[in-house]
Amino acid sequence: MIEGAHFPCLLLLIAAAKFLFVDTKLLAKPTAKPDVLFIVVDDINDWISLLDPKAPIKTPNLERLAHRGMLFTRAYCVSAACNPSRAATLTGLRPSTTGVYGNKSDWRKAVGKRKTIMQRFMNAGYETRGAGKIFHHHMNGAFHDKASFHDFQYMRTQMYPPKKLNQAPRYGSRNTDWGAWPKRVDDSIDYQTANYCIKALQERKNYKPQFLACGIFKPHSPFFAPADHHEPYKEIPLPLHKKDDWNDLPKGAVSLMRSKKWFWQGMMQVESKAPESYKAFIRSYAACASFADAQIGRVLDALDNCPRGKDTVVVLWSDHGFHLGEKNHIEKFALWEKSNHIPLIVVAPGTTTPNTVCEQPVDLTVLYPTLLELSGLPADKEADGVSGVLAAKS
Ligand SMILES: [Ca+2]
Repeated sequence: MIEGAHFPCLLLLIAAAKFLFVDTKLLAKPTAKPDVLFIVVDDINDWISLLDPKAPIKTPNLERLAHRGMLFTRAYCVSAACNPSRAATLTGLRPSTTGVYGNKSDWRKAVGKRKTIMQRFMNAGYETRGAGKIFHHHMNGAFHDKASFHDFQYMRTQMYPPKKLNQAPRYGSRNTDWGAWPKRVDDSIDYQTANYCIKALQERKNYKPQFLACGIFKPHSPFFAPADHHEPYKEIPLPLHKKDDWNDLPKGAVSLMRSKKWFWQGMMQVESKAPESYKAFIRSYAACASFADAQIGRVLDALDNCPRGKDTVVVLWSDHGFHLGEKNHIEKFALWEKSNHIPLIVVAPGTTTPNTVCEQPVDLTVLYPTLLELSGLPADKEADGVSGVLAAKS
């Protein structure tokens, strides 16, 4: 467990992950040039039924996907922030190699001509398409990488209700809002992203292998999801919250984390003026996670109807986790378990065995080299992670 400010523990875990991604179930011969469906979810944590059957947030479609291949129950992000996590995973290089530690770093400038995972597939003759949030980018497309895609649909503009829904007009930006929104599901960013991916699968061309990247934005803030996704969570329990949870932190960790406490403090202010707000926030996060799961389900339905669906490698991961008040913290940006533990599923027809679970710790740097090998592409000696398939053979 990663608790407190135990940096060495996390570093040990990351180092260990390089060597522990060994599983005899990955020994089979990789399929030649399969299609790839690469799904990344933004900020979904481990309070989901995929990783804990007793967890209140239900993710039936993630479970449906996991049943087809291998679920990694102890997968961790490389960094608990969008930009460094995505840059590391998609380039195969850790922040310690690239210097990309924050959300404002221009990762492309930092890595120069380093080829992303999509570019590797592009060079191997794949059609690379994508939609939504793949690289960290704002609505203006900052840090998106045009060189990685033949075709890409940007996230649609975020829509907002006329006034903040959470009764906290003087607290925070429009993005620190939550509630049932929008009324029309097709006004949701992820509904449009899923539409693009469904169309890409329906239009599947047989003469060229396809790498399709599907970037689901929820449950990232603002915590808006259509009303029907809030319904199942009316009585959702609150996460574990201990008021004295920082008492055992070293002074340096308290100092580091104090600057990250703004969301929690703001939430307590909101709660003092509008009781039940915290519960509404938790309910909204759950609704957003369910909405993300539902959109992934729509894409999986399209995959099922795609001629090459059964021969497609499917990967699903989250860029990091999310605190919902545990450790007196809301958001990510921490080295605690909740910020780093993520869902990770790999379905590799002919290689993974359906309905299997890997309990060994892994981190996301394994994805770059593993995907290359699973698809029969040349290995990359510069990558910081190692291929799970290669490790299994050695
Ligand atoms: Ca994120």
